[in-house]
Amino acid sequence: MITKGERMPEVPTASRTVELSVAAPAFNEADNIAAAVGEWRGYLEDHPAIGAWEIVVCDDGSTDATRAILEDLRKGCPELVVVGFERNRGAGAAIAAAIAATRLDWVVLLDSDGQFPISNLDGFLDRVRAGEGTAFSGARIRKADGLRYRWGSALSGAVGNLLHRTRYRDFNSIFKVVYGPLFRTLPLESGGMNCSTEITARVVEVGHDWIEIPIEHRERGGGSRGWRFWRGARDRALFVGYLGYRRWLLRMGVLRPPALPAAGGPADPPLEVR
Ligand SMILES: Nc1nc2c(ncn2[C@@H]2O[C@H](COP(=O)(O)OP(=O)(O)O)[C@@H](O)[C@H]2O)c(=O)[nH]1
Ligand SMILES: [Mg+2]
Repeated sequence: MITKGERMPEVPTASRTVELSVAAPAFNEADNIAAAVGEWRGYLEDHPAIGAWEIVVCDDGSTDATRAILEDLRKGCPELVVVGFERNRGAGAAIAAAIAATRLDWVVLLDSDGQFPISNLDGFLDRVRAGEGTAFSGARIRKADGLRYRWGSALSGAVGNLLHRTRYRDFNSIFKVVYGPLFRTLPLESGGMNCSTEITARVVEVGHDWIEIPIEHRERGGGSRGWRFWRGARDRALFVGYLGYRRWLLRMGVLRPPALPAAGGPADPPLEVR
């Protein structure tokens, strides 16, 4: 097992305030984006435990007014950074681009459809400040999704746990707070709606543990989910199958475990995959 501290990054030490980047993907979220950014901004501005902050939204080639609304919001909020694609590339690409554009010590990843209240951070900040770990994940205790979505997520989460020998309550949650230097160097390759599953898996793969914290999950503010169940279920099954195959190839030594670059130094080879 790779022990903490042998690989980049070290567990950050305790700090008085947290410097926080919010990262979010947005695709055709004209109904929600202004309310979401407003809610995040109000929270970040007012919270005494938060120092410097920024909000990075990746517009995933929206065909509605999402981009225009974001550009408008930027005029009154220099801390808002808007990146994006000309054409829709899928949530995975948008999440990876949003994370890559962040600059601060810690990154909170969440959706821009209003399903994850930013006040969920209340449960995270003290533990982040105390230097308890590098990766914190929000476990949705009551998922505000339909039954088949909940079952699908529970099933793929159980397989994810089995493959990685973990016992996470919510393997597929996108609400994560991760140490920026770790998050920004994580190799991510999923294209569609599997990115949160992939992030959970990759962080374990590179030798870090998730600390799970219960969070509230609510209905979308407006608009509708942009993917269809059966197509999403097929893609999730294929992706989890790929994770299993990948785990096997890593164990067989056919694949090399990814080596994260040490902070400011060359990549350090990991000792053993777990
Ligand atoms: N469905 C979908 N969502 C995208 C895409 N690109 C970015 N997103 C964002 O990904 C997040 C999750 O999407 P959503 O449709 O609500 O799926 P959910 O994860 O099942 O709730 C939202 O913030 C979307 O705006 C895309 O191509 N399709
Ligand atoms: Mg959603």
